[in-house]
Amino acid sequence: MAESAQRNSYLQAQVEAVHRNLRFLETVATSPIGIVTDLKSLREAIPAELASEERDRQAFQDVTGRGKDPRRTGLEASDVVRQTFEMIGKLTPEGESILSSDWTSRASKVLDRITDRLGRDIRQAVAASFDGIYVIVDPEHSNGRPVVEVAAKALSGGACAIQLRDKTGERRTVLDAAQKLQEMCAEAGAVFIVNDWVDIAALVNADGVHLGQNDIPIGRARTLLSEAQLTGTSNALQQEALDSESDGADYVAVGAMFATDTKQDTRPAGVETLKQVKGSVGVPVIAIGGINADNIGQIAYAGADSACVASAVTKADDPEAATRQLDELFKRA
Ligand code: TZP
Ligand code: MG
Repeated sequence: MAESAQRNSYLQAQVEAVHRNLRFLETVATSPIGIVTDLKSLREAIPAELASEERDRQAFQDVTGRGKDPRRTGLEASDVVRQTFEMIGKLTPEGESILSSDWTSRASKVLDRITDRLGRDIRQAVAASFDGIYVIVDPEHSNGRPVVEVAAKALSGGACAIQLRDKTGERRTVLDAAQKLQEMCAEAGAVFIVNDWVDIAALVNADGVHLGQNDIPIGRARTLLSEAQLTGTSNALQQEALDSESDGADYVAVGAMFATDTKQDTRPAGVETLKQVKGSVGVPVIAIGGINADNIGQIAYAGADSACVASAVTKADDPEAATRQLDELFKRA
C-alpha cells in the first residue's frame, strides 16, 4: 500500500514535469503558430494538479537567462518530455493509464515537428556565422606544427570556423584533437566542423561534419548527428551544390577555386561556378581551394559568404597574422 502511494506520487511528479516542459516548449517553439496551439492542447489534456503558470514562467527565466540558446534548451526539453511520458506509460499499471495512447501518439508527432523545426533554426543560425575565414587544419599540411596550436592562432586571428581534416592519423588521435578543438572553438565563439568522420563529430558534439561527394551521404550522416549539428558538402558543379542543398546540406563549399597542393585530384570550379552556385542555392556558400591574400578579393566579389583556406594559414609563419589579414581583405572587398 505504502509502495503504491509512493509510486503514485512519483508518477504524478513526472506528469507535472511533462506539463511544465510542454509549457516551456510553448515559449521557445513559437513558430509556426500551429505548433504552439498543438502544444497547448496537449498540455491542457494533462492532469497536472500542481501546475502554476506564474511559477513555471519564473523558473524558465532562471534557465533562459543564463545565456544558452533557448532553442538548444528546447531540443533538450523535447527529449525529456518524450522520455518522461514513455516512462510514465511503462510504470503505469495496465488499465490505469494517465496519458492515453491517443495523447502519446499526438505528442510524439508534435515533438517530432518541434525537434525538426528547432534543429533547422539552430543549424541555420550556426551556418549564418560563416562570414569570414574558415580554416582547415590538417596535420599533413601544418609544417609539422600540432593542429591544435595552429587552430589556436587562427582563432586569435579571427577565424569564424575551424575544420579538422585528418586523412591519415589514428582514429583516437583524431578524436582527441577533435575534442580539444571543439572546446577551443566553443570558447572562442567559432564553429567547429569535423571532416569525413561523422562518428567523431557526434562523439565530441562538434557543430557539424563536412562530407565530400563520395563520403557518407547526408541522410545517413543525419541519423548519427543531433538535430543541432550541421552537414556541409564539397561541390565542384552547380548541380552538385543544388543536390546537396536538397539533400539537406546546411552549407555548400565550392571548389577548387584555384590550384592547390593541399588536396589531390581536385576538380576545378572557378569563380564563375561560385557565382552560379551563389545565385541558385539558399544556404551559405563557402569558396575553397588555393585561396590566398592575392586572390581572396575575387572570392568576396563573387559573393562567397566565407573563404575556406588551409595552407594560406596553416603553412604561414604566423597563422594568426595570416588569418587576420585574409579576414580584412575578405571583408573589405
Ligand atoms: N577541398 C577542395 S580544395 C581543398 C579541399 C580540402 C584544399 C584547400 O586547401 P588550400 O591549401 O587552401 O588550397
Ligand atoms: Mg571527405
